Amino acid sequence: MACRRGALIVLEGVDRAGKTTQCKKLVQALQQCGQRAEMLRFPDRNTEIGQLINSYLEKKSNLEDHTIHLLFSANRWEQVPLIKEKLEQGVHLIVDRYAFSGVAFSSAKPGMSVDWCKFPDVGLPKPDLVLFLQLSPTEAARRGQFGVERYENTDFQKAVEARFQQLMMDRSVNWEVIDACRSVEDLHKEIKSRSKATMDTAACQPIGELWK
Ligand code: NYM
Repeated sequence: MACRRGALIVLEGVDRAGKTTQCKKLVQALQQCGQRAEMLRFPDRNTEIGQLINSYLEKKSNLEDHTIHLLFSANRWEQVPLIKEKLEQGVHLIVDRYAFSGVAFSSAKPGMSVDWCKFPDVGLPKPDLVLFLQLSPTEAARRGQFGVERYENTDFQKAVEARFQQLMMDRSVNWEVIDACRSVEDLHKEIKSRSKATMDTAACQPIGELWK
């Protein structure tokens, strides 16, 4: 592979940590520096699978827990050819949620183990960096009420946060925890600087396989 592939950078974190805002700002900043960068987000609600997921999240349909988990995973796999193509073309991909949200949310449900939940995502393109935007429950609460989508309640979010902490103990993934309790601009500066360091090192490495 030519020594200039793009980096796969994922932002994860509890709800209201600012992932979407920060993904957009990072893509914009990279583009302004003349870099090729694009944003992806999961779930991608535009595909047929994404529409099934959307209807589940909006509580318009009910799906069995394993079934919806597999749909979230399939929604990532259907983007893999595009992800690989873009990275190989030298485009940096900034991703709003990935398999880690998949495992953290599903395994927070009764009877769903972390190991079982990881399996369908084993072998996905491995992120070069996963930035976990950490926000205390108190600060999260200050940022407004939950919406009406499925999973948007404090007890469930606490269980999700605990699963994220468990996933972060796996050193095969390049996690960096960032304190999200500060201004949008300060957070952006730190995310930009950590991402740039990763872009330099990722450029000459092959794309890895997640959890393999
Ligand atoms: N979610 C997201 C999952 O349960 N599994 C997944 O694999 C992913 C990617 O979907 N509450 C949950 C987390 C969120 C919800 O995400 C929708 P967003 O970023 O609000 O569109």
